[in-house]
Amino acid sequence: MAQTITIDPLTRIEGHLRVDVEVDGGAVTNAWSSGQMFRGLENILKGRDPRDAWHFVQRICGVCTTVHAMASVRAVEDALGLEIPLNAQLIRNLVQSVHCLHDHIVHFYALSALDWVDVVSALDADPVATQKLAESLSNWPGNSAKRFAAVKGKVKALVESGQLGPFANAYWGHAAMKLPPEANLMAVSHYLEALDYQRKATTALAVISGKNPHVQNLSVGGVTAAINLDNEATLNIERLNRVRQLVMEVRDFVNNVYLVDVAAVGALYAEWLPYGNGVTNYLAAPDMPTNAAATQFDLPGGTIMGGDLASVKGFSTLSDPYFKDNVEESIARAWYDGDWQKHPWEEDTEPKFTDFDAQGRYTWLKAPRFEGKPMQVGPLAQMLIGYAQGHEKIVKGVNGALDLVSAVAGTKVGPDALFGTVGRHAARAVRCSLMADLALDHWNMLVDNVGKGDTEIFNPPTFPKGEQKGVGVHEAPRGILSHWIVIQDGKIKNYQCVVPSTWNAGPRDAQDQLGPYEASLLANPIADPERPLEVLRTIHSFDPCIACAVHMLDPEGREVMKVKAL
Ligand code: NFE
Ligand code: MG
Repeated sequence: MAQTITIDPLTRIEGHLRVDVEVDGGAVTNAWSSGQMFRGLENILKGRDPRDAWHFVQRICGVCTTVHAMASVRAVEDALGLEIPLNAQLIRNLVQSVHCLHDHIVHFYALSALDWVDVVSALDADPVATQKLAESLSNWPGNSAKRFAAVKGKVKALVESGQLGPFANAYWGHAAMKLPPEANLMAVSHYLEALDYQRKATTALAVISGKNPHVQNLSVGGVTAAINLDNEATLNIERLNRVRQLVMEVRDFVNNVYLVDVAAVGALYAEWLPYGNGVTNYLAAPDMPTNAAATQFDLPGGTIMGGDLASVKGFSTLSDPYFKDNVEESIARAWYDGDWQKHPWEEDTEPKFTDFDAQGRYTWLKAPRFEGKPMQVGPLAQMLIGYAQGHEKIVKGVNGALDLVSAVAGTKVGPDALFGTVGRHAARAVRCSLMADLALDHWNMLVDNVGKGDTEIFNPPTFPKGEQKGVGVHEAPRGILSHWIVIQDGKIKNYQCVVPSTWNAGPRDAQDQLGPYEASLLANPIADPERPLEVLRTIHSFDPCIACAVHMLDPEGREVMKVKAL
């Protein structure tokens, strides 16, 4: 008999997400994704100076702060037709890449590894056998029997203390946990090391941008990081070298630990490869521009429709009409006043809460659509679009990861294995490795350009009378982010953010088309309805962020079962 499971709150994410699934015969038959926080920042911006917007919108989130700053200054620059200097592009790209290194590492280890890794089982592992396993996968110096024995001792002491800290309340011993004890111990050891490496990435970000979270070095027209390689008070060679050193250390960890762990988990959970595809229309932004005019990029953008790699279409600029003209949001199933589907420049944000109604309105998230269709966004979308376009570094990275998975699984795995829950993790790890390389490439481009005597960082904006419209596009860690601004006589008349997690976690629309989280849950197995680990696996693979509460609500569900999932 069908039953409904409500997971509220679904944790190890950013923000407040509720997921309801109908389960029948041990598999998910229907799903609803509900954002439980209202974001009011778009309304707060009205009437303000467009040059200030980026400070406000960074506060949308405590995780992806930089990305909103970036999208915001780009939206104003697009509205004004303002080009920024090459150094400013490259410094922004450095900010983007080191922020992403931090974000992807934290996501895999802190926010999702415990869906696959059973920490309690690590207590049964033999440290010497664990070293053998780890050495067969990579030559990371942290993979010694001595370290694994120490980690095992640490976990044992933690368990005996009864104070489990971050390891409390997960689904230990769940029937869907399949890794052998040695793989679990190796992963727990890397989980602890990841804490150090995410700190190195975020230190690099703070050195470039002045502060994290909430970077301080952007400006409409460029950056405020004055360049003088010999001056102690500016972005100088000592600071740049520190950033380079940190990125190289993080890159080692990503290539020898993160990528390898994801491939091993993917291979050892090969039975999961068919699950979690959901919406197979993909959308990504071009980013990491390599010239001042932002017409050439190191990260590819575009679309793939219906899972057909041959359908790939690119975006050639940050405000390509193929993107700009085809985005709308529907509020038919969301807690807003009206039932329209509109282009972001025409939208408003009028909250109207009416309780959770699976047949009616059930979320604070709008439903973004591209050419009327739901789209999946994120690292998987970008890696597939790059792969389909023959992007050299992405093809190499994807093929390398698939070879690793094939070697551990003992069977050849092709690119179609990427389309799902496990594939989203693999694509994120490949992208993380690419971002480490690109951070160093763009570091070199910056130092070369400054070496030629160019220290320009800023082109001042001027605001004409009348109305201007702009879009600021950025590829954030969770996917394509766009900010849409309407400026009237130098003041903000309208401002809308269409964020990655809105694309992925958004609800149905007036045509009843499911959003990507919802669609990806269909047919997922559920071994134990009271411990719906499999739902967490698929939802976490998107790296959810349901941010920016102005106020929070506590709706009454009509659920059969309510589970607090950690
Ligand atoms: Ni708040 Fe974000 C990212 C943006 S939302 S984490 O990445 O934009 O998906
Ligand atoms: Mg919005």
